[in-house]
Amino acid sequence: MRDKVKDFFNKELYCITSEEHSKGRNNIEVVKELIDAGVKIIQYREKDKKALYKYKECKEIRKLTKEADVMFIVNDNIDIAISVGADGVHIGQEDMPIEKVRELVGNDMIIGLSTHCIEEAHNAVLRGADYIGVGPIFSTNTKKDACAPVGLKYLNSVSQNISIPFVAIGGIKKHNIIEVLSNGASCVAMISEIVGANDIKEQVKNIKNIITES
Ligand code: TZP
Ligand code: MG
Repeated sequence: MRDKVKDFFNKELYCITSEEHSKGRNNIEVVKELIDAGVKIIQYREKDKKALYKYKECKEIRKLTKEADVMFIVNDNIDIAISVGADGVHIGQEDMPIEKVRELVGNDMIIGLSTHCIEEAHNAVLRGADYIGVGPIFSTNTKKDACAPVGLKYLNSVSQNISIPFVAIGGIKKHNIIEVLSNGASCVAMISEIVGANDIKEQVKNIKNIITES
């Protein structure tokens, strides 16, 4: 999968789990709906669960995503990503240094790194990230410790200056996704707009159509 990041991130929707925003559905139910809806990239992100429950969920999600040829990325937990055989791990600026993460995960696993300014973005490229997260583009209540929004102009400058795949994230909704796409994003990540939708399948279908037609 590591060699396929560029292909997967081309005009694609990157879906991230969050049970607290999932309207009473559990992560497994949500993931099944996402896969049925044709989502190709899923990140498991749960901030408040104990490792045992995260591990169990990731193990199940790995099975489901493998069968469907969906890219599976685990947020934060390098240990869980390795033990369930995820395709990748997503880390932040204050996690372990990316070089050390690479030593742990080996050469086949994807490493994604969140970035919030052009220095971090260039640095991520130099240090071997396979893709970067760019955001938050807009303000969001989903991430409690989110930085100030980076905005569309910044997104545009990333698209012109960064050579590796990137995913735009933060406050992206159906009503503003066109602006995100027209400012250089090819891959768009969403949490609340997808997992919090009444009809996840319908929502994914509509959003994927907007991305494909952009
Ligand atoms: N990283 C930057 S913003 C964000 C994360 C995980 C939250 C995105 O959630 P939403 O609901 O799509 O704004
Ligand atoms: Mg993190």
